[in-house]
Amino acid sequence: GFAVPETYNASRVLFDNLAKGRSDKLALIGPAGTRTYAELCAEACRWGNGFASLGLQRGDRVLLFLDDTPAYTAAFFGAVRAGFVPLLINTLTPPDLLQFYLADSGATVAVADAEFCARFNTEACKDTELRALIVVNGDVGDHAAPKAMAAANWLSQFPAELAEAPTHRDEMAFWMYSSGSTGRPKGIVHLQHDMAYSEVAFAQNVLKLTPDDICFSVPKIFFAYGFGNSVTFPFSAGAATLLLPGQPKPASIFAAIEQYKPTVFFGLPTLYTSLTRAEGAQQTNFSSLRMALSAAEVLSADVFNGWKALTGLEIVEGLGSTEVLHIYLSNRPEQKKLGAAGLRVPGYEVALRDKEGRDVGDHEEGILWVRGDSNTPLYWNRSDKSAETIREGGWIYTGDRFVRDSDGFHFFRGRADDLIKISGQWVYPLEVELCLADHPEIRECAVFAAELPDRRMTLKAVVVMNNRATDQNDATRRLQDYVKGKLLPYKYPREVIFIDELPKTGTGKIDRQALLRM
Ligand code: 3SK
Repeated sequence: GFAVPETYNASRVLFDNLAKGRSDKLALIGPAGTRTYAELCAEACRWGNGFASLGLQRGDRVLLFLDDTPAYTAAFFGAVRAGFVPLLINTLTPPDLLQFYLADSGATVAVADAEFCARFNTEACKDTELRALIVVNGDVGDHAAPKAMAAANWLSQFPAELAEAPTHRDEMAFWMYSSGSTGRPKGIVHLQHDMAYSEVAFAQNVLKLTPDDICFSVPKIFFAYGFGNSVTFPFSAGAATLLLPGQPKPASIFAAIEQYKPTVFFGLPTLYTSLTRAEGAQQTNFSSLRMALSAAEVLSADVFNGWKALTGLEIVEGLGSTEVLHIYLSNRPEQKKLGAAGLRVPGYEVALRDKEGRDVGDHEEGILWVRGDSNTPLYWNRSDKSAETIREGGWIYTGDRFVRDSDGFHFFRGRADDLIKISGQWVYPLEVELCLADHPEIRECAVFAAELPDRRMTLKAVVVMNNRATDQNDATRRLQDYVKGKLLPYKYPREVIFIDELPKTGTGKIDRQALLRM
């Protein structure tokens, strides 16, 4: 059930395993080291005591700038257990943005992998309250923090026991920042009970993990999707997590699958595409996997079929958001439709509404709203943005357009505000993109609106062909005719740009901001 006691600390997601007799069971495996549940809890307690020794008070922020290694989970749960609030930060963050995160959050302590020390330079640290940088997985390198210490020595002086802070279930537990493709990122605040809620809702209904499972999420822990996959869900079930640090390359992913034999695999469409086509894919033994999941972007039939041909597994697609913490629409292993984000996940209410806020019927397009008890209550310091997204009654306005069929499956139709007028006619770029993606010659593509020098709008496609086109004019015409034939005659890309690979963001999504610069 969803009931969480009034006094509740989110570190119980990890620590409850001790009372359940799992002390000697492996919680973490992978090239960065293994930890039993007892070892990880002891390490987390040292972290919590260490943070307290730096003078942190309940609710104070600790910025985590970490790759996926055991130190991440230990520092995270140590901070939460002691009543401090970790921020999960993308390790691709450059110093100017890091300065914004430090200043916006008021974080006084940061934890970073040795390889990221230099990111804490003068630009990052100026006009912030940062007092100490703790460095894991190596020695302290160049930095501009007031003081820094290597965790290896520093932690050993602190006790390996720590009573949990008596936090309220609705007290702040941790934050993530929105990726901020437009405007500055927003601090998304999550509460002590949110992890438990998303676990009961999504993991118990869709993943159905047991202590024998080993989860492997290529999306990293600093991403809300990866956080649930690698931390909340496996620890709630007493399962193990495989952590793979470093830039995820197909060869290291294949090697990790063969060596550590994960049972549940989490990816994104772009990752599945590159794995399916990578050297070594056919030689890899995927037989340990019982399930493969995808989120964040629409999964095409090509990607689904390619992965199924390679591994025998049908990818289970879902959709979530950092604001909701994890997935609220999902297919099920036993109930799925290709191209659908899926069915409502129990525990979340989802509604499709028109612009006036009225519910629309099946097969009609509406904007998706979602409500559940893991929804963020606010964006930090941004009452303007909070009011736009977090509406009356706790509903979140997603700004995504969907259609629901009579079986309850939801199909993404684009953003609420991306309708554009081209040659005097209204077009949704996503409709054209989904159509073009089905063309047999296309590997991946993106379609977007761009402004012409005379301020008129045009529709551009950036495409990656399976085989490089020898005559691009001819290929352009073929692709345009294909789309015109499938959609209405004015719904086609006026310009087609051929490239070898689409630009991607740090989390593997198509980088649409970069496309606009093409
Ligand atoms: O993008 C998604 O679908 C997603 C899924 C789970 C958690 C967070 C996000 C953004």
